[in-house]
Parts: sequence; C-alpha cells; structure tokens
Amino acid sequence: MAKAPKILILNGPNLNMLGSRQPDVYGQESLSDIEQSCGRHGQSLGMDVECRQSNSEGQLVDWVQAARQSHDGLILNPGAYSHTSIAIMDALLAADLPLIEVHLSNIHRREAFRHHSYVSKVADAVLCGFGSHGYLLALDAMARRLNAQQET
Ligand code: CA2
Repeated sequence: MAKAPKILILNGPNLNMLGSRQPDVYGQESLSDIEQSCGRHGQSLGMDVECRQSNSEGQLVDWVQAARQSHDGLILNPGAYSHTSIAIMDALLAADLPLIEVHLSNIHRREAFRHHSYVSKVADAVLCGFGSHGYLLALDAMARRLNAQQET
C-alpha cells in the first residue's frame, strides 16, 4: 500500500483568534475546531494532515522552506501577509510543492488593499469566501491533484 501523502496546513497572523471576534466576517469556529475537521477530512481522503499557525512571517518562511523535505502538499492561509509578503512568496516558489491558497472571507468583496495577494501569483489554486469549508474543499482538490500525479 502506498504511503499516505503528508499535507501541511499553515495559517498566518491573527487566525489564532478565530471564533473570538468578527464572527460575521470569519465565522464562529475556533482555529482548533477547523484544524480538527481538517484532520478528520484528510484522514477520510487517505492523507496525513498537519496544521500549524504563526503570527510571525519568518516562522512561516521557515516552515515553508522545511516542507520541501517533509510534506507532499501545502494549504496556506497567509492572513494579512498575503497582501504584503514577497518573502513568503519566494519561499513558496523555492519549495515548489502543490500549493492551494485559502481565505475564509471573499477578499475581492472587501477593501482594495486585500484584493492583491503575492501568494496567488505562485499558488496552483485559490479558494476564498467559503468560510472554514474552504479548507475542506482545498483538501479535496489536493487529494485529486496528488492522485492524478501518482497515475502519471
Ligand atoms: O479571509 C481570510 O482568511 C484572511 O486571510 C484573513 C486575514 C485578512 O488579513 C486577509 O485579508 C483575509 C485576517 C485574519 C484575522 O483573523 C481574525 C479572526 C478573529 C478576530 C480577529 C481577526
């Protein structure tokens, strides 16, 4: 039997506060609720899901760099760093892993400064506006992508 693909889900700054404030924008669930659903959903798809969160840009860069050796795919909600971080974009380019960017909110319906994402420039796909369900959709898409890769 083939080994379960390892997927790293990274969440950026302030996403540790989910569920505590702005539920109208980001939903009622805590990050821990979302991470548990992702673990269960990943398992149902035959994938091994690991979740981490950091408020620090450098920490996210370090994790992306290391993921090249340890993981088969990345799902990333870079939070506000989406709109500012060339460093995270460069790390993602170097990691060269299947990458899906997720945003809870529809960033295109919000302030103009949220409309541009450096991460979208290097992501294979972008999901936004689905709330926490976006992470599960990203896992579905990642499973499909990795299965297709295995068949070639
Ligand atoms: O919609 C998303 O997922 C965002 O990545 C969330 C970021 C925002 O800067 C991006 O433009 C879009 C902000 C996350 C802040 O999360 C909070 C959660 C609860 C209370 C306060 C902030």
